[in-house]
Amino acid sequence: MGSESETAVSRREFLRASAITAGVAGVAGGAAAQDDGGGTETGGGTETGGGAETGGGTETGGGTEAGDGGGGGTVTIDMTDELVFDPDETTVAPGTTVVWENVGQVGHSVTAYEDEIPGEAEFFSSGDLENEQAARQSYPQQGDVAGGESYEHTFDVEGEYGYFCVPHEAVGMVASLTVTTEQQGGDGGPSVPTVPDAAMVIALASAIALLSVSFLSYFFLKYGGDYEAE
Ligand SMILES: [Cu+2]
Repeated sequence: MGSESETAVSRREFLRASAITAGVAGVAGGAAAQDDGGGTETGGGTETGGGAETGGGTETGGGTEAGDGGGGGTVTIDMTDELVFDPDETTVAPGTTVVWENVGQVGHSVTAYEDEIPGEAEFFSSGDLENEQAARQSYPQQGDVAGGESYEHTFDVEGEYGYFCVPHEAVGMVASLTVTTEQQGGDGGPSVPTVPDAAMVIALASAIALLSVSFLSYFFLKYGGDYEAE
């Protein structure tokens, strides 16, 4: 007699536990979607709205703080006897003057790839030659940066620049320069910065909390059910 009503309650509680579990799955799904990067869709997890909504926080990640304050500074790149530009990838703010210093004994050149600079940017090369072909042909009479000397150029136009050393291009003495107002964040990755990570942590924490609750419910339910049945 009593046991029948207890069974009804148990069934109801079981349904509730299932609902909670489904909610957890929803949150976990939302977190997974965020992990993919594109994840604005939080799909099925409607019941657990609080956790899922954290996905909206992606916009705040765009922090472009003008740390270098519009350029005007100087950045130095070494040219070494190892026949490399060091570093061979550099990011600077517009208006920055880049100084290439020959820190070794072997002569080098700094020569832009004509078709690897922004359309509006002027060609640049040590020796100030007119174009890439002229720079190639007149080296080393013109354009050589001997040991201890340097060449500098100021970059105002944003974009990607590829350049090389005429005598050592064949052994890989090539490099690139990026001129941008944006602060260099990570490894040039497509900016999925700290905020989505925080959202992920929140979603996961919610999921874990809900999981704990549903497990507790389940154990109470099971234990209680058996006890009443006996
Ligand atoms: Cu060189």
